[in-house]
Amino acid sequence: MTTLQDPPVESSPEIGRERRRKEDQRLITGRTRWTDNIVLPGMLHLAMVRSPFAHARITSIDTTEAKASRNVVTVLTGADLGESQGTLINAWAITTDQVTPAHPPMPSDRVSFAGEIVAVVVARTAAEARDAAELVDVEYDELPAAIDLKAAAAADSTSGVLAHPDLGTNKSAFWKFDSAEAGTGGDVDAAIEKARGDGIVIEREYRQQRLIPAFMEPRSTVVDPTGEQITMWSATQIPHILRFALAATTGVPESKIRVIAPDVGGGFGGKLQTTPEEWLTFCIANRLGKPVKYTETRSESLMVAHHGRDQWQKLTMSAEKDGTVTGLKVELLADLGSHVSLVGGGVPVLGAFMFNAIYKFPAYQFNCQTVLTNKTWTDAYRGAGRPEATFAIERLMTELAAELDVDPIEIRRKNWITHEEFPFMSVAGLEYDTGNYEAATDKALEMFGYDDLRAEQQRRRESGDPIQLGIGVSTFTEMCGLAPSRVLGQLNYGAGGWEHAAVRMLATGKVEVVTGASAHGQGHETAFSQIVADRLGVPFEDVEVLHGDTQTSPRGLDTYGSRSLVVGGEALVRAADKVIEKAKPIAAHLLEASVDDIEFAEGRLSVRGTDQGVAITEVAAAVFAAHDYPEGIEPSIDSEATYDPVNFNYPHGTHLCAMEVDTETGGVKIRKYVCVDDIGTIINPMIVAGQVHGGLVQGIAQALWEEAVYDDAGTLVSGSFVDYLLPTAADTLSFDVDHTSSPSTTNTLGTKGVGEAGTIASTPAVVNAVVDAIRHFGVDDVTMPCTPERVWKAIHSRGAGGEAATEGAAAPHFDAAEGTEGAGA
Ligand code: MCN
Repeated sequence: MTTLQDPPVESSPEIGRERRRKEDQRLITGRTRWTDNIVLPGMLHLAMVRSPFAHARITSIDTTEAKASRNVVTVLTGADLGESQGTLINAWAITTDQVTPAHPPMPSDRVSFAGEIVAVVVARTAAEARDAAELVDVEYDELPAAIDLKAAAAADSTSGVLAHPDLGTNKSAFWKFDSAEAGTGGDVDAAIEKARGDGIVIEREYRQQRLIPAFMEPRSTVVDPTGEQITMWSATQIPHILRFALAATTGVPESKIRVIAPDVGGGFGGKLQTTPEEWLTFCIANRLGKPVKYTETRSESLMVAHHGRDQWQKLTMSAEKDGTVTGLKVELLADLGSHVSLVGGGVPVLGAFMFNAIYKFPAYQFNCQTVLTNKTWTDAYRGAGRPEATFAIERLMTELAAELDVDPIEIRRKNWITHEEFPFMSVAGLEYDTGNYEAATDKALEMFGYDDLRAEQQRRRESGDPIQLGIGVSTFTEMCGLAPSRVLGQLNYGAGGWEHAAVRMLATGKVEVVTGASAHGQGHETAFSQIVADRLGVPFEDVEVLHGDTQTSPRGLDTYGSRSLVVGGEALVRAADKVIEKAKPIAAHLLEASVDDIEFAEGRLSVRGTDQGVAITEVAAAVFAAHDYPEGIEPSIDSEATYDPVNFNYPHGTHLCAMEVDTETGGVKIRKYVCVDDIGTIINPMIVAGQVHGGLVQGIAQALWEEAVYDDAGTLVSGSFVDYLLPTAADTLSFDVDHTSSPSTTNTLGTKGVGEAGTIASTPAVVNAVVDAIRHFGVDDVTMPCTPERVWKAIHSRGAGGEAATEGAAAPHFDAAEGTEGAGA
């Protein structure tokens, strides 16, 4: 991959300015339109009847009583809708032989996870629909359910439980990367073999527990089939992809479908999905010819909106005795849940390129088996594959340091890419453009007071203090800015990774900006206004950013993978630059000068070497009037750009966590958290701070609190906020956040993405800190989330030098490597 060589712009009044978010006035005061606020004349409401069983045959559905209920219009089952409901798509078959179960929005014969829809009640109010849903009588013949990931991976048609018996397997796809085969590095098995003789081999197994994105606004959809087009409002991250998928699977042409994502209350990847609820609302509205709304309850949201993570990771790392890593082998089992959702199968593949992280490993191999189970399907959750990879490698580097009895920072210094070595071709085949791990780490260590905290840790250990101190390190990088379309093509992804933008100069001097990136909390209206105001030299207040409506922004690929700034922002820069170029001949004409003499700065087009000039807004007014403009030129300076990135984008940072662990109760308390992230040029420091804070809390929550738990029958037992421990502000602390900057060469502004950085980096920093606090009790792992019970058990079941007995260490063995045919107990 090549990189753009445009130098980063100098700092300017708008880039880097702490602008308050334009959108917050309406978001905070509630003077906006969430999907559930939309009320249309004659609108009907849906309630879903959902399976209580994880796996069962539907033997009968009696809708008589529900249909007779007050204000119920109809009750529909999968058999009633048949193929008219369309089908849900998987946009990323990671291998050509991927096993992909059929995915009707509402099956008619068999359910394959608890919460799957079996009937839909249509009523005049939402309350009446919900009440009538209780009256639908469904008879099931319960089937054995595949719930445990390792057991599901080991099952086949002769033994074990299959999530979809007709498929004869639970294995969906096996995906492998090998540096020796790819020509990017050496043979990992040889490196491990050698290290067993004269070096050191670290082998670990880690659990990435299942998480629930738990966005603030539950999902909601309104479909209005009346009029020229069918209009769908949806609380989604992906209005453009949604329109494409609806058109592709229902036969309604794209031009007849308008999808609007109004203000959306968070997504965190959880709204990067095409859902059964959207498909059914679309189908039923069209069938009845009336506007229809469906809004899920919080309980439904936790149960059926897609989940994230859920992997077993087996890792083997080889190193020389001086700590130089010689190879890394990764074997993953990834739980897809009941179906291969929109991009669910690809999530672990996104992680495949990141296990080597910031390090110069000479040999690397990644093996991943995706597995079907009878649970809610998994897909992207903030970081999508990269937090899992970062966790594994940052835990492993810490374990290597512990084995060699060296400081975890030193082991990283020994193995990381130094700043002189950029651009650097990683062993996973990515060209990292810029970075300076030394600078970020040095700054973080200073802010943290590393040496003082290590000294305190030593004192507490020596005095046998019941409160022990642990220090956790995480030096992360990630690949964001998804993504170069050609690379996506090589990975068999079903779409491209470009982004589109338009910049329109209005006659009044205002600027209308259209972006295909669809914000759901990231503050794009503000940051993108800053970029355009800066580029065109117009006031920030005069820029209006439009997004999230396929009518006003027909081209777009939406928001995920921290792509909006580095891909969508770059498209904006290019569109704005085209506006300037188009304005030049018109300005030359107005100024009676040669176009070669026109130069642009701070919103004015001037004749070089004179004080003659015209504002770009005046040129816009002139072309609007169109009374006087040059021959052969169209009377418009409006411009569009579609930008396809030539490379991913590689933010990085150093995160340090000081953790107090109460050895008598197992309780943990973060005392200090420092992070220094390098995200290149920062557009809006206040937005960036918000993104980092939010990201950190989500990553810390994985380490300490959150876990979606199923019982053996496949019922989600953590299906409410009483059981699923989502942190509040009171559970966190004030973070010490700072930045270093090595501007990216992958985009004109030198920016790097930030939306997922905090989440990716923080989880291993926190778990490393917990383990560090109690390592002297013989503990080398605590399974996430590190609850007081798990921490206490880890301390008390081991004792110094005792037998391994933490939950993580006691987990059964598995092998996802090619040729071993999945798990062995
Ligand atoms: N930004 C900046 N300077 C930089 C980098 C980013 O000022 N150097 C600004 C951007 O202009 C943008 C924001 O920070 O306003 C995030 O930018 P970016 O990193 O491009 O990420 P995206 O806008 O593509 O957002 C996606 C990312 C992801 S993948 C998840 S998940 C996530 C996240 O953003 N979900 C969120 N942040 C979230 N924030 C909120 N409030 N809600 C979610 O659901």
